[in-house]
Amino acid sequence: MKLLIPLIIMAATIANSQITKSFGARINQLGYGEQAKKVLVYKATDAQTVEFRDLSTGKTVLASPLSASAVWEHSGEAVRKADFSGLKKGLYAAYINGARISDNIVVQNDVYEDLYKAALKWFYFQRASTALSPEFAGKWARAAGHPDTSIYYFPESEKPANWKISSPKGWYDAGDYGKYIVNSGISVFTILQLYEHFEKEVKKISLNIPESKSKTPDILEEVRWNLDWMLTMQDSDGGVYHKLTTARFCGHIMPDADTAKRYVVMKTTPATLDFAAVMAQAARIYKPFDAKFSQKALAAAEKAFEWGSKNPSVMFKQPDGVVTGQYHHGAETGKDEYLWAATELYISTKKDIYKQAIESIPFNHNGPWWGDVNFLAVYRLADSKNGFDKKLNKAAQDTLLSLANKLRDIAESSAYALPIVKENFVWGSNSVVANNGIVLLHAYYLTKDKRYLDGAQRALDYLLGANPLDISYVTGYGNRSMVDPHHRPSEADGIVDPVPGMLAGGPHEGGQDIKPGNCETNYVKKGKPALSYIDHNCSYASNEVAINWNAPLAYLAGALHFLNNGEKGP
Ligand code: G3I
Ligand code: 9MR
Repeated sequence: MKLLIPLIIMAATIANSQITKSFGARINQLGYGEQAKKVLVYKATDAQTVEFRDLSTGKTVLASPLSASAVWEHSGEAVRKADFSGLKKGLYAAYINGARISDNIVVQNDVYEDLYKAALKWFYFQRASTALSPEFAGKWARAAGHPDTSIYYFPESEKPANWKISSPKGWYDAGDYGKYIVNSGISVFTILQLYEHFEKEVKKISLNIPESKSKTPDILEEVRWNLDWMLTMQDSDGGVYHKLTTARFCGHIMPDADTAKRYVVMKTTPATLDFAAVMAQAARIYKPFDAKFSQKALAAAEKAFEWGSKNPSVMFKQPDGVVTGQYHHGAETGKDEYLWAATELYISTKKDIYKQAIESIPFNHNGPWWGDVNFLAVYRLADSKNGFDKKLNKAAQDTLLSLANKLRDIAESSAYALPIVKENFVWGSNSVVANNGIVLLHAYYLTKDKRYLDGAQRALDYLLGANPLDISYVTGYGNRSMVDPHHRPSEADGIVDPVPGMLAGGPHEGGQDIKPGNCETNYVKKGKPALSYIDHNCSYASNEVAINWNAPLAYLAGALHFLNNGEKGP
């Protein structure tokens, strides 16, 4: 019987991949681990019960009551919910009054294994300064772009004639070919956290990258490609350049076709302190594999912190003539980066200077994003294994649980049973949902209360189909998945299928890309942010892909995979 089930699931999954018609029920289109919270959401109907049939026998194995109808404020839909957490390993479908209402439902503990690995492998596809060979990139192999060995300063007038630096490697930020330190910070931290939290298992992962035969785990080899670039962005005084881009966004061309001059633009406090934080984190993690690199990273981190302490308020200002990404917002103070950097450096050095710095900055209660990394320090300080004093540890735990409880309660009570609040619907909203899931996982690690784990599950469910648009926002995963991202290589490579494992930015009402000659369709549904999305490459505001969006997806899917398969977490 054991052998039979995988064969049926495999067959059905293959069959499923041809299913594009929606049956109406909103579920995680990839499936669920056996112990996972499982919730089906369906348009309001007068039925009372949902029946779940085992597709291997055709028999109904669970009858679940439908909740009262409720409106989900973010889409305006009246929906009802049914819990089917009781289903164990197998392949099912849902029915109401004998009519099928769902895609195939896969229940199997390793259901997220391919997904999290693809979400990690995507970073290889984002590598600058190297060709991607068919051996590692398959049909998405491409020529090298952006050697980045002759990088100028913008404006050149501010530097001596012939000033330039070599700043190769690194990951392209998103759908563009820019490389940005601020966005690298939270992205690198998040991927390395998966390693830190599930080291025994993560060490074994093969991503099939050029470095796969080395003794260093593949995930660390991939992140090292970006860390090596980040180190080249530090000036001799310890300050770190904010970004490396062309002056203007190029057309929708392949990397090797983009040969315009590239520049570094100003040293800033947020970039320098984000750099300090990840270099201090990397120094600990890479020490067993490359002691020399570890020492270099720690020295660079301390020098960057010193620059940041002496220059606490140098904020990014886009120079005239540059229009690429800014990674700056009006409320930026540099204090969140200062707290995070001090926290990572204290863990790496135990020096009192960093402890004093930590104590000088209050926690906030916002989930982490590129513009506010305070919560990354809260994660560290809430972890009693990091050696912080009880008072600080307790204050951080209270801060973590205060946000987690809010998200948990909304996931339990809202019409869609999702840990999502109105202010989450911004540019990159899907990464906000993924990071909400990570906040909930940290609360689960701390308390072992499964309600937090259930909330994290619901965050992943949303990204994989349990949403009003009935779409999996991840390329190549789900029955109706995103296919047309704002991503230059995807648009210019002449290959229909996008690289699998890329997370779309997600719905929100900004609509910044709706303009003549760009997105001609007004996809914004006023007052319904969860419906304001278009799966089209014109939409950089809702359908781009980015390293700080894929990193929390990789963490969330990876952590749930490991927890589903017996790992305990940190
Ligand atoms: O923080 C405010 C919030 O208080 C407010 O309620 C909300 C709604 O108005 O806006 C929030 O600020 C938004 C900010 O993202 C944070 O979410 C800004 O409106 C919005 O314009 C800003 O968008 C950023 C976008 O660049 C444009 O600057 C995205 O976060 C950021 O991910 C994106 O990054 C780009 C890079 O610059 C270039 N590479 C591609 C990458 C992804 O699109
Ligand atoms: O491709 C760019 C994307 O990475 C950025 O997130 C976005 C906003 O800064 O800008 C995109 O570039 C567009 C530019 O802003 C306007 N002209 C069309 C460009 C390509 O869509």
